[in-house]
Amino acid sequence: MSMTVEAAPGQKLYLAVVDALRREIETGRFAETQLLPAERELCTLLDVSRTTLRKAIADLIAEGVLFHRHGAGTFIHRATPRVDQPSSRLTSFTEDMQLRGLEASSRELERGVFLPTPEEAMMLGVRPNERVFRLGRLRLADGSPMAIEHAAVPLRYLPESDSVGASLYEALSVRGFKPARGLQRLRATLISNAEAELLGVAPDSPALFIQRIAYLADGSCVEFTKSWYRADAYDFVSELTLSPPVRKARR
Ligand code: 16G
Repeated sequence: MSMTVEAAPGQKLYLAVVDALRREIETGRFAETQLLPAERELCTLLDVSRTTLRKAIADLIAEGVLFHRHGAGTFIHRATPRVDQPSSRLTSFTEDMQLRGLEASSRELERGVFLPTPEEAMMLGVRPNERVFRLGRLRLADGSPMAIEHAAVPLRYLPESDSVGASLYEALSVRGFKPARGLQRLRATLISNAEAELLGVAPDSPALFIQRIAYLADGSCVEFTKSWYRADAYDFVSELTLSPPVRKARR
């Protein structure tokens, strides 16, 4: 087992060590134990001095790739899966994760039947006295927190609030109310303290704030959801096609 370290012209040797270690970590070299070999062993492997190795490790710790556990060694942070979401498809979180081979799970934050907030009433097009089912969840992918979601559904589509299991869309589709079309808008935001704690990120970390309104085929509104997705874990990908040229009207 050897790891070749070669500094590019003008590159500091320790930075070449940073690159080499990062490469090895990314290819899963230490994945089994998530632990870096002992310092002496690494120095031999890389053929560098202790000082150089320590500098490189300090850099990777600052970056969050590695961390020290006192008396136990230097460990590799289990990477948070980064997820690409094609933004043109109307899929559920459960489906999104399945497509990527990740296991979706949730921690429930709120569930119940309430009178709609003025915003919910407007977005869902329900009367102010028409109750809605509300579900707040921390959504996880392979055990890593990804997003916080607060969904509201008019009660006529989900009369029994305990009927929703792991997937909201699954529960709706069982009742024949699977969303057929959606409208979504997203913007960048910073995560507040309480939400940052749930998502396992530092307060004021960047997030994507997404609002989705989903409709049934007949045009009625079935869902209004607000979500905060971790910006470091979620990519939105849009497929862009060239629209057919607009013909000028003949005079
Ligand atoms: C997605 C939707 C959310 C929907 C949820 C249902 C976005 C931004 N949001 O997370 O509106 O309520 O899926 O997921 O994509 P579920 O069926 O797994 O509960």
